[in-house]
Amino acid sequence: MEVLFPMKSAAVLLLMFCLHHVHFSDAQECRSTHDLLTSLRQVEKMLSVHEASYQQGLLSLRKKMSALHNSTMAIFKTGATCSKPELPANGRRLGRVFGIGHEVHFLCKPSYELIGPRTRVCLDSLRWSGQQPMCRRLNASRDNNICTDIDECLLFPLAQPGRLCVHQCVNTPGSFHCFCPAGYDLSSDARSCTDVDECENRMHNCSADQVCVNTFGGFQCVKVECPQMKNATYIKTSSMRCERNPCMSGDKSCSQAPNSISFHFLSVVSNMAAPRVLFRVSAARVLGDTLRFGLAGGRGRGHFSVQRSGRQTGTLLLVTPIEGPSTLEAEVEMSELERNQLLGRYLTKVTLFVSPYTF
Ligand SMILES: [Ca+2]
Repeated sequence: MEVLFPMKSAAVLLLMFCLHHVHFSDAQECRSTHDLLTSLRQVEKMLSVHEASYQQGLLSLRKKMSALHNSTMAIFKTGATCSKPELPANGRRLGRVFGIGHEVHFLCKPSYELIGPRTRVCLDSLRWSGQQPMCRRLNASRDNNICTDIDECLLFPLAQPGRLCVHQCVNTPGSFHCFCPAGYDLSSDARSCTDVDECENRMHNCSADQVCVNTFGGFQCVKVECPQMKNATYIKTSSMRCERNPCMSGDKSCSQAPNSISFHFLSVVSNMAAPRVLFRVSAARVLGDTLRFGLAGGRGRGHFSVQRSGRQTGTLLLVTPIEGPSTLEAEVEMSELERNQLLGRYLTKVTLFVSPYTF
């Protein structure tokens, strides 16, 4: 608001200057009351002009301050965390990550009972859900010299929200430990499991003519082979693509065979929510007047659907969740036509490796 004072004082100075001018004019030239009133009106006019400009400046400054406030809040919200929740007296807190959506759990020492929520969640507003719990002494007559272990795994079972571990929880005296299945590492939060990328870390045993595909909880060695067809022959043009050799002139069955076959391998977790876009097929250039997309075949057809998502793009959708472990295939066909005459067919074979776990 300090910026506004110079404007205000400028207006006051202007008024003083005008009055000063009026006083001298009156003394020296004996102007009539009419002249004095005219001068005062001019001063008034000038003042109102300055007032309008002052209001305009104030409005613009408010807008700038509001924009600055919003951008500052946006910076704060990125990667923002809730403040460290208080530790209840005679109790303890489980959970070390205080980011939005994360949970902390509270336990009391033996012979104390928890009053308040057992679990609190860090909300988008960067406040913890619920009230701060406290531990109340149960019964003073109980024997206080014996420590009783609390089975945290039993208190927060795997199948329920607020579970302590993503996979397996093992109770230990005074604490607990999370375990992950083979092919996963325990994450830094000591609760979740992170897939080990065997392909990236060279922990696979795929041969030279195979391609290593990392999957959740493991890996797959795949070998791309071009199809053997009666009327058309194919040549491998890259590790994941086969192209048809030119057909003899007039050989209709050859020219109707796919011009190219591309292979793609995707890794997903079990029971992934559907519908979900899995893959997009696009034509780089179009020669004909029509492009058609469709599901040509593959195992597990009931799980997939092909939809058009643009003039030159088709989308492979997962329409129902798949329970792992499982391997499914879908073939997306793109055909190019000119006046209903087939110009070419392009096949994309998508293989889906579904992990046995939901992570
Ligand atoms: Ca893996």
